[in-house]
Amino acid sequence: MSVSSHTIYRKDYRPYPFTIERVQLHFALEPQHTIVTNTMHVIAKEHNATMVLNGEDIELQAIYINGKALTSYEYSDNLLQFKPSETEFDLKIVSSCNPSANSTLMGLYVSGQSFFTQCEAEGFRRITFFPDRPDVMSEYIVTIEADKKQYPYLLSNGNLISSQDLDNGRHQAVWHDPFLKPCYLFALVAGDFDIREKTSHTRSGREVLLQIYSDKGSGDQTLWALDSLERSIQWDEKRFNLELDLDRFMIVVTHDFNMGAMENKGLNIFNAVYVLADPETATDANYMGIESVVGHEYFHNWTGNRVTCRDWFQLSLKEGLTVFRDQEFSADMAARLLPPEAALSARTVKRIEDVTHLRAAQFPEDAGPMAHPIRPDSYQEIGNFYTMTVYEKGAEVIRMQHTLLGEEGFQQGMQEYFRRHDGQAVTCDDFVNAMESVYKARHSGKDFSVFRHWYSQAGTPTVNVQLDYDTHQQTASITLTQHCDKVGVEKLQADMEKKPFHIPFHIGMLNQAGQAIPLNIEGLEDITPTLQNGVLLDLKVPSQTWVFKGIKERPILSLLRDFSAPVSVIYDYSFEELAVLCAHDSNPFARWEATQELISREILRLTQCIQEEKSLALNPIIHQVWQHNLSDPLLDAAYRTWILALPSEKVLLERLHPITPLALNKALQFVRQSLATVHRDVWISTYQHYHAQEDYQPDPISIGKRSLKNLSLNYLLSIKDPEGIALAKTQYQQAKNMTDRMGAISALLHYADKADTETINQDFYQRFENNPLVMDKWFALQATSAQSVKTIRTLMDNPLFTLRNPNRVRALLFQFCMNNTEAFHQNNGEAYTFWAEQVIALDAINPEVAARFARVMDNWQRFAEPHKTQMQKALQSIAQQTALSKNTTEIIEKALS
Ligand code: 0A1
Ligand code: ZN
Repeated sequence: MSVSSHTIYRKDYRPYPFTIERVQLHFALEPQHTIVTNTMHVIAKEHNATMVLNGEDIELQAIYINGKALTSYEYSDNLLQFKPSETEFDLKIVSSCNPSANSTLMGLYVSGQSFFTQCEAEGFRRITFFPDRPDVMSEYIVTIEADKKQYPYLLSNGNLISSQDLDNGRHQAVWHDPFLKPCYLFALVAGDFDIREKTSHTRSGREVLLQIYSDKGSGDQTLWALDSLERSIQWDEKRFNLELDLDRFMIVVTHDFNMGAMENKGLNIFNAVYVLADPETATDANYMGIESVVGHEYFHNWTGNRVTCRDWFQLSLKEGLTVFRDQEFSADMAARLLPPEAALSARTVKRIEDVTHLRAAQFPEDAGPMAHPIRPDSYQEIGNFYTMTVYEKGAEVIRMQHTLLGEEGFQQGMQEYFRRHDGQAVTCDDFVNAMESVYKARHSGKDFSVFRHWYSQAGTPTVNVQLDYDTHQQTASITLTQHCDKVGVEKLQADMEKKPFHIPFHIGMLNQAGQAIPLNIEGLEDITPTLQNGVLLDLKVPSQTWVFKGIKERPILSLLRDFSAPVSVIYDYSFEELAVLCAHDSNPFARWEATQELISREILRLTQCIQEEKSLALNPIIHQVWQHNLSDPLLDAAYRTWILALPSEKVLLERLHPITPLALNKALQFVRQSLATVHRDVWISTYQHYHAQEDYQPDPISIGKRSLKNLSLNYLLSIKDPEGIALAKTQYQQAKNMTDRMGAISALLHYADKADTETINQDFYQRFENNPLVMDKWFALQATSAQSVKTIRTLMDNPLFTLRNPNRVRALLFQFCMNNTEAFHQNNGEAYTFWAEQVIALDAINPEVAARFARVMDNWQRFAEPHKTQMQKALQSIAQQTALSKNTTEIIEKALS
């Protein structure tokens, strides 16, 4: 590997020795040669300090201090350094760049016919020379000058101050952002767009202009996003007491984007997939994704922009908190207008989705070579730390604080956080301090000192549960014992000893008939009552026992209700106990969890049987549970879908030691087919009951019906049931919305014979050839149903495929390598070689995306042979490359260490 690894440590943080009060930027936009003139008003905070500015992939033209050319500076290794002789001065730097050649999609780049910027985390240095770090906050005045015909819209952050025509068909616009901001929140857009807009009023009565800019011809697909934005604004006012501080809030759509979206102050830039939707082209999941990402970026306006991060080690300060806020927003939107029972069920479905996502993607990260605390202590490339841990586990850590404080206490903590830090760049500790101040006041001085370990230690703790029931005394003693192995870089620190975590552990008890047992907590320490006859045990030490009195029979334990902490639970359930929970637990999350645990144990047992070439048979208890839940009239469709679905393959893989992907895949297929065969008629009637030809509405009830119908179809097609296949074909042909169309084609492509699918597959392609977002779906369908690498290579030759578009790369390459176990893990190892080839090719174009793709092999050491050795070879072939990016180098180095 070419780049020598350079690690940055959190402990090395030093404040920047200068204040940059004001930044005046002038852009003369040309796709191949853009000139940027940057005039900064600088004040020295320290005597005699050296001014260090970052700059990458840009050409330095000239530097002036107070109008005089500066000649004594050093410029090497992307750093521009000099010692100013004055303590307050204007620093002007002229530089140029080539946006059309910028395939990294960081800094200023061209996508389609338009200009876009992406500055988080360290993209501003690709635009101009600047201290590219989040604790340098300035006021920005931006002048954009470009050809008027090609770029009629010129946008930047804040308010439009003026616009005017210039000579030679050019024009310019001047923008002013009155709020101090770090440079990672800077944005510029220039191009021609459709606009959808709306004026709205904030709670205090201020009028705000909400706008969505999207490519020409797509303006009729932005209604849902604009409505989602308005709902986000209203929700943040109501639930968090936070009001929009701008007169104008813009969202701009681009098709070339490394991530989901970006919260630039007043000018959010979005990946098209999180804005554009209409019933014919977007699925229910797309609609929900749009609502949540629009919410997420909007909520950043307070949690991220008004209060930002001191340094990038604090990324979870804004991301964990904002993910928690978007999760709550989505849950509140799903539960809105529903009666209490249905609302609880809708909120639970959202929780199940989030927890499944965490277990499928964050748990493996926390057990692999990239494991890091939600506040990392070191990194080589910050772009690699926009992780599931920082985002999703970060959100769980915020959620635990919410659980410990309650809604009212948590909101009090939020107000205190803003009171202390509005307008500042702060740390995760500052946030916890604000929350802790409320906790102490409410819990007689108890503090968050143990809780803070969630920020400093990586790994998923396990909680071992032991129940001792005393028939005589009628007591149930519950002992919780926590443990967490050292993971990732922790392993290299010999003197590091893991400290206990503060784990809020929500439990309930059921009797053998499935009724809730009321829990008497008199005299018990570290315990709080919760809903549904449950209690919250506050585990802060390695092991603790709680003794419950008046328990008349041996209880069945309902554990970690609502996933009250990001841990794994170990408890020796009998199948019969799990079956009672599956049918009766009054906590709907725990009831779902029991179904998953029950069937997971069975799938893992069958995986073992496959390894040992033993015959397979499904435990009849599973059939009883599925039969009960298929017909329980009290369950709504969305929840029922989750309770009847099989566990995620990724979650199951985590439980195998070593990982045998093909055997697991076979076991899953066997279980799916058994459940399909035995309950075949009920699946058919369920399908018929929920299949409706109503007008499309993306509300939770309709979404639930479509998901249960499509689940039924999947079961039926897994056994190639002729009636099922006919239903799927008809559903495809008559589909009036993309959820129905995708549900049908996906089941057909994954399970039916080619003869049954070819026409439909072609029809889909021809119908949507001109819609890039739908073609991403088509590529993803091919990727996950392909039988071999050869098919993927052929698809790469399709004129619509390009390595330059991240969405297309994610659709074909990521999907194949991450979601097609059967073909990717074929015993010949061919797909691993293919993966390595593509990582290398992609790295030369877009290091951020390449490094993400490189993480496919993170957990290679845990695989069984022959996979393990083949994966290692593939990794080594990448490591041998001479011109690898810093991003990919870090991932490969860590994987091989
Ligand atoms: N802050 C954004 C995520 C984001 C990060 C990096 C990006 O470019 C490489 C783009 C977006 C969010 O949390 O939504
Ligand atoms: Zn975010």
